[in-house]
Parts: sequence; structure tokens; C-alpha cells
Amino acid sequence: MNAEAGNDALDNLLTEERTFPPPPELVAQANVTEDTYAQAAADDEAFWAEQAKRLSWAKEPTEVVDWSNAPFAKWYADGELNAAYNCVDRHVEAGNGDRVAFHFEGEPGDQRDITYAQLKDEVSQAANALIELGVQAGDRVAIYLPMIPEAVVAMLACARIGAPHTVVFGGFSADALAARINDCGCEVVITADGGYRRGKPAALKPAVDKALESTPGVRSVIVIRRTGEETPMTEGRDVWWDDIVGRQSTEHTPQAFPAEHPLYVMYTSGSTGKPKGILHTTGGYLVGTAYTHWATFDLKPESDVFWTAADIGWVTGHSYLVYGPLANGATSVMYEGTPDTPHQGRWWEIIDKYGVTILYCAPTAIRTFMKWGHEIPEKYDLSSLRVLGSVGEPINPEAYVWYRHYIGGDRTPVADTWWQTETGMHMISPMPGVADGKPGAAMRAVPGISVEVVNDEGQPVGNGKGGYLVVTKPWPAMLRTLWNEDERYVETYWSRFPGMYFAGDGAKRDDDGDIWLLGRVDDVMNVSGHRMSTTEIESALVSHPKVAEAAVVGATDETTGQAIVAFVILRGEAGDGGPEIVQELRNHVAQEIGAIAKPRSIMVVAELPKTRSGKIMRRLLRDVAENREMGDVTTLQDSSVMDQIKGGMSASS
Ligand code: 6R9
Repeated sequence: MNAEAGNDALDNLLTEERTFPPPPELVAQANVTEDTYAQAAADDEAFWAEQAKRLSWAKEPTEVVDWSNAPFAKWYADGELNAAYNCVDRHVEAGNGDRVAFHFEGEPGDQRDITYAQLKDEVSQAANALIELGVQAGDRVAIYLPMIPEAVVAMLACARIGAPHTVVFGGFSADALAARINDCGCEVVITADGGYRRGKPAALKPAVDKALESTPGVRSVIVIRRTGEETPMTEGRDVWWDDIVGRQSTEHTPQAFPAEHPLYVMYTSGSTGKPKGILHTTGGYLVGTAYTHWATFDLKPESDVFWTAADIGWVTGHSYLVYGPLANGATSVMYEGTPDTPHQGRWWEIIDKYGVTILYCAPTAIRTFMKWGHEIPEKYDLSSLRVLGSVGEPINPEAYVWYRHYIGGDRTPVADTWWQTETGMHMISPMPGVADGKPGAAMRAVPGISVEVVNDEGQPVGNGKGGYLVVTKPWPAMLRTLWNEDERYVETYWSRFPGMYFAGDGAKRDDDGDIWLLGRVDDVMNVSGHRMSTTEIESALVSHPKVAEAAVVGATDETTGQAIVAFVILRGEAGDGGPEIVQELRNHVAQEIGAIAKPRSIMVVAELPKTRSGKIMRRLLRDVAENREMGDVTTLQDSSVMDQIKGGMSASS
């Protein structure tokens, strides 16, 4: 395809030499050791059969994986279990009913500790309420809520009665909600009057009312009172949560479902076309999330305080705020609001207050904290932290080092976890008690998982080379299909490289064979025949002391095919740029990577367009760079950002 780059799919540009060995105390009691990898590699089916013992099965599975109808997998197919029982009841039965499941912290400062025993009562009541509304196993329920404990209760109540849930991010519009409700065929919606965002109540129910104008299948809406704002209710359709859930019995006997019973559908936007409804089922998903939550974070459920600072409407919230931690009987923090309300130290105050030991968040948050300055976290006691995690995007080496140093006090390993809505569970991540961490690298497949980096022909690229990331064997928490779209499932993930799951990400192996993620292959730029990933050039920019965030895209160029256009956000102390900084940054990239990677133009901006999970939407920046009409902006977290950027573009050109 590309003569100069040979048979490799991507150029290998940036090298990073720093490594951080794990602290000896952690090594001494680590959940995962080098032996774990060896055992899993010797017999991965036996390994996953063993991990299934983390759950309580009503009927123990005798089968592990059934791949006879590939790529449609079945895991633990003859086993039966109840997901909510595994997440709640069994911990109470084991005598841990008084353990806190969630320290909930509302944005206005209200707080609530919910024990496993209380969670069991609330989930049972909510399950009884759904039954009263006629919800049966197999019926779909939409959940459109802020980050409040009832969101967890609602998910588990659905799981308890075998009704797959589809959680829609509370920041999405009425149209996005309606499209998901209709595609999934939901009959009931669970929502709230609103939630708190940036110090103010933000209404949710009006968006539901608007969505329901075009969703004929919905018959009931349950509304949680969170803000107490006046909220219109539709007679015969809408009921208050307190009214219908509050009066139910706290007794509900969970029924066991087959392991392959659908647990939930989560919609994720494709780069084009309608959102994909990722289907996860019960047994394999719970095994995969429980195992990785325990392994990647070196979880000690009796003593750790775990915090996934991510929204429940993102898969990270599903796997590592709800199912993984609860299956493991862990204590978690749940925070409703934004990191700068009422002040920019809110996260660090929460860590200090609850003694959080493991923090899991996205690089976008870390880069924002870098921009705000390290003086803010320095005011708090963060010494309880022992493991840090990152998810959602490649973490730039500079952001990793900042995170480890200012938040982790130079003690904590950083687990850079690569995975997707589709994979359901962590797939690539250093294990905190094993790896000598490399800033910016996800490093190595999780024990029991098989991945490869391949070239255009599907051959492994080998060390020191870049290509496409694929998964070469089925795994327990893998998506089973796309909701109602089996063909699209096969076409999207299994047709590019026959027999391998194509993740859509670029990756490289370094000289040690460790894996570095290089961003979406859709974003790859071809400059004079060199195929370059966005990640490495962005990381080179972020390694400049004046840069907090960077996004690069390829724009059509008459001479080079494509040219690199960069958008950067400067750190607080760096001022607002000017011509000198642009030249300084272009030279910096040339020095870090080489002249070939020098951006043609660099634009200093105040914000970048991002999704709910903090991913930069480069597609929109490409539209700006090529002076095109902008594409679909409905999944932007803040749609005014693009107007600001376009305004700045015309002012500076
Ligand atoms: C969990 C989640 C999946 C895409 C994935 C990749 C990017 C996630 C990453 C990462 C590099 C990491 N991604 N984690 N890239 N390093 N540690 O984010 O799911 O929202 O479905 O996104 O996110 O591009 O393909 P999802």
C-alpha cells in the first residue's frame, strides 16, 4: 500500500526511555504475578474456568467457551446465575452487609453511605416495582439518570429480573435518547427530575418528555426526585420513584438466568452511520469484569476504597463502577458532579476525605488538572492512594509522569488500561505488581487475553514496528453481537482480518515487545507516504512545558497528500500564545520526532471538542482544518466549543 513505510501499517516515531518499577510492598502481596501470566498462557480455557469461581452460580458451568459458531461466542453456556445476586446478596449472606458499597458524594455536598445490606433492600424494592409495572425477563428498560446511587439501583434491579438495561448518558439530547429507546425497543424509562452540574440543578425530565413524543413503545416512566425542581408529570404514564419503589417489599427472590442471558445494551457511536448497540450477556461479562477489576487494580476488597471517576453512561461506569466492583464486594466512591465545583480541588478533597486508595480516570481529566496547576492537588493529603488507572485514550507520557508524581506521590504504579465498550473488560494493561511501568504504554495483554499487532496482510509486525491492533482469541466479556444487527457485527469487527477481532486502533510494539496504543486508525495521517498516528505527535506537543493538551489531524495538502494541523491548549502560566510559541512548538516536534512530523500549522485554542468520555473528536477538527461544513455534533459534550474554535480560526487567518 505504501512503499516508503514498507509493510508496516504505521511509522514508529516517538521513543520513551523512562520506566518505573513497582513498589516492593505492592510486589510482596500482589494479586497478579509473572506466574499468573504463565498459567494463563499454558491453558487459557482452564484459566477462565478457574476465574468463573469468583461468581456464585445457581448452576455451575461445565463449559468454558463455545466458538463453534464464530464470531458468535458463548461463554459458560450451561451455567446459570443472577447478576444482582452476585453483586449484592451474596456479600450480605457472607456477613459483609455492613460494608459500604458506595460513598456517594453529591455535587452540592450532600453525602450518603450505602452498605451492601441497604443496597440489597433498595434493589429488591426497585425490582418489585418493575414487576408491578409489568416488566418481564427479556423486556428492555432505558435508564437516563445523573450520577446518583439510584442509577446503580436501577441497573441492578433490571439485572435482577433479567430485563436488559440500556443506560443513556444524561448529557445526551432528547433525539439521541429517542433513537436509542426505539432501536432497543424499551418499554419503560427510569429518569430523574434532574441532577447537579456546575453548581446548578440541570433538568433531565424535559428531554425525556420530548423524546417520548417519538417513542410509541414506552408505556411507563419512573422519575427519581433529585433536585426537587418543578417537574411536569404525564398522568397514567409517569410515576415518582418514591411512590412506586418506596412502598415495595424489601424481599425479592432472585431467579437464575442462563449465562448467555442479555445483561445490557450500550450504544456507542460509530465514526459514520447510526450508533451501534453493543450487546453484553451475563456470565462471561461478570467473570471478565470481576477478574480484571481485581487484577488490574490489585484490589483488596476489605481495605481498598476504589474510585472510578467516570459517568455511568460510559462503559467504564458499567464495568468498573457497577458490575466489577460490586461483584468483588468492593467499597467505591461515587461522585455526581464536575471536578471544578465548587472549586478546582474537589477531586482531591474527596480522595482526602474518604481515603481513596485506587483512582481510575481518563487522560482528559489529568491534562485538565495539569492545566490548572499542581499547586491545587498539593493542598490535600493524597497519601492513601496506592494504584492509579487511566482509560479512554492513549495517555501522553508527560501526563502519565505528572499523574504519577503529583497525584501518586511517585509511589503508585499507573495502569494504562486499553479496552472498549465492545470488549467489556480490560484487555491490555500493565499489572501493578509485575510491570516496570512505561509512561504512555498499555504494555501487555491481561492474563488470559491474546492480542497482536499486525500489518495490512494480517501478519504480526514484530518489535519496533507499528500496525493494527487485533484480538486473536475470544474472551469472556466480549460483545456477543450488535443489537438486531448480526451482519453489521461480523462486517465491522471480523471481516478486515479473517478470524481476528479488529479493534479499529493503531498500535506498535517497542523493542521489548510492549504495546503502545496509537489512536484510531481512521485518524491516521499520510504525509508524503509516511503513515503517522495522531498520538505520537500529540504526545510530543504535550511534552513541551507550555502545552496542556493537543490534537492533531491530517488536512488535504497539494504537495504532501496530507499535512499535519495541530490544535493546542496552553497551560495556565503560558499565556495565550502568539507567533513565537507556534514556531517554538513546531521546532519542538521536529526535535522530538523528526522534521517529517512538524505540523504545517498550529492553532492555539481554549477548548477541544470532546465526547462524554473525553475523547477528542478529530473528525470535527478535520472539518475545520479543511474549511468544510461541520459534520454531526450531537455527541459533543459541549457543542459551543466548535463555534469558539471556528471563530478563532477566522480571526487568526
Ligand atoms: C473504555 C473505553 C474505546 C476506544 C478504543 C481506543 C480508546 C480506550 C485506551 C484507549 C489508548 C487506552 N482507548 N482506552 N486508547 N489507550 N488506555 O474507552 O471504551 O468509549 O468504547 O472507547 O477508546 O481508541 O478503541 P470506548
